[in-house]
Amino acid sequence: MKKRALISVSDKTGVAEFAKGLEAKGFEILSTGGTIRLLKESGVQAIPVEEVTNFPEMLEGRVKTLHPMIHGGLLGKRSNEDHRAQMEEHHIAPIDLVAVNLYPFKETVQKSGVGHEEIIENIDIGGPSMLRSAAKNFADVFVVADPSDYPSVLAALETEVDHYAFRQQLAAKVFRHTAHYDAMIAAYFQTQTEEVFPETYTVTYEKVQDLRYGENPHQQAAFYKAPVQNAATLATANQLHGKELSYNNIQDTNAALEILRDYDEPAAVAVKHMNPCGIGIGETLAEAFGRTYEADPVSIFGGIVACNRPVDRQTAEQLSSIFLEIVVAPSFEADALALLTEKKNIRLLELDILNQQTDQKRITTVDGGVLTQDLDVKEVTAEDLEVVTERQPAEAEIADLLFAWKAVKHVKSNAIVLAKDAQTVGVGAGQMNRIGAAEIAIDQAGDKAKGAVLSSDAFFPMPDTVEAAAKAGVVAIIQPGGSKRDQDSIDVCNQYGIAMVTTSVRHFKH
Ligand code: 93A
Repeated sequence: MKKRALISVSDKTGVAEFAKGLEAKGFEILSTGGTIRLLKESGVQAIPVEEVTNFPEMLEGRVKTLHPMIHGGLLGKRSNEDHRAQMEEHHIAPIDLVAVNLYPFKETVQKSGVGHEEIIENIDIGGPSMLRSAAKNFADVFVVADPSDYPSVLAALETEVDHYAFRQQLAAKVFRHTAHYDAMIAAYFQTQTEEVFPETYTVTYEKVQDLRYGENPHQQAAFYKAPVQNAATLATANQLHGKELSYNNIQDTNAALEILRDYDEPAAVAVKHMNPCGIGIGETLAEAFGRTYEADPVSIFGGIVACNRPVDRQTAEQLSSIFLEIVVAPSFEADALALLTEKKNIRLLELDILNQQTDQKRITTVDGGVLTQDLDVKEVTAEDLEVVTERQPAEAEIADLLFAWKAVKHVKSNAIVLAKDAQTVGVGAGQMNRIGAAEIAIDQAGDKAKGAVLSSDAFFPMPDTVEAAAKAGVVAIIQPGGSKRDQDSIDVCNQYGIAMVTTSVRHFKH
């Protein structure tokens, strides 16, 4: 009996050559509407599926191949006598190879101005069904979902050996592919409903690239992106210059971008090991970056700088005077780019930072599962502040307090930030006790602590941090409040004439 191949593809790349190759190997070709037209034009003899099913294509093409004559031919086990007998009884001939690729669901969702109806019509039902039937029965059937596999399938058919392992590999690819396809559909439907954390959590990613290594050279790593990108994201940033990003580069750049989400005014941030070592804002980007640099001219060495305005020549001159791994910005003016690209080792990334998507979930893996939560986009304004001390903060102090509050949110807990005049002057990150973080921040600020404000990501369990701040010359403090011993800290503030405000919001970051 002649071998039979069923071909039904949306992406018609290479399909005519593939079908010719199969014909040459003695296959009979079965095919659907658009595909058969193309095959016939290319001189391939193909049989319409309607002749196999004895049923017309119907419901605007929604039902073409969903028929026992097709699925019986795909699913029947050749090694099983009962299956063979039943197939014979119903005149179902086996199908030995399936080449199917699916309606372009992702491309349709991504098209601008596309309506819900069109998206729904691009959910392929018959295609995945055939792929899944064939993949389940990989012991007997070759299943090809990816046109780039056509040559290796033809090559395998050249030889007489059984290609069980190869067919299983093709089947594995199919189940990954259909799972990914369904996950994209699930994600789209999820956007149409109110349910935020459904019973099962479906996500799917596509490989951007393998990375040279992970956090350390002995760890393998790769970068994956969400299939549909609706806004400016790190995964779609345009690299203008420099070597490939490393695993640590991607993590650090991500941290820098999350910080800049909070700033509308010209702002620059320098990040080291996912913590900001300097944040500055200003009238211009050059002024903002000047402050970022001055915040900690030591730690910025080898860091990542993110800017939320186009990099101009003046900023580029400052940037090029230090060793930086990456500069990421909405764009680079021509003369700035010319200057920065003189440096071989710097990586330059273009990304529309002011148009980042904020309503995203973040996922962290834990042993055997994942945790997911909203991004921490909670804002605190001057109206939200409650003054708890005898002294009211002055207007300039309030501006510094709000600036320091934004900054501390992005520092690993326990976190303390000292800030003055639109610039961080001391950052204490990731300590196991609050006073430890405070001592680091105060020590780093040195003389700049005098007249500075202090922010704390969580409340003070005891007054030690406030005492240390007072001794260093800090004039105002912002913290969530809510400790049983708040009054102890407030008493120390009153003793030293420090103004303290509470936010009732906590910003742990682990
Ligand atoms: O509309 S479907 O969900 N129902 C079907 O029965 C069916 N059979 C094949 N989609 C179906 N297909 C898909 O049609 C294939 O997955 C392929 O993407 C496409 C090929 O159609 P044509 O040959 O008419 O271009």
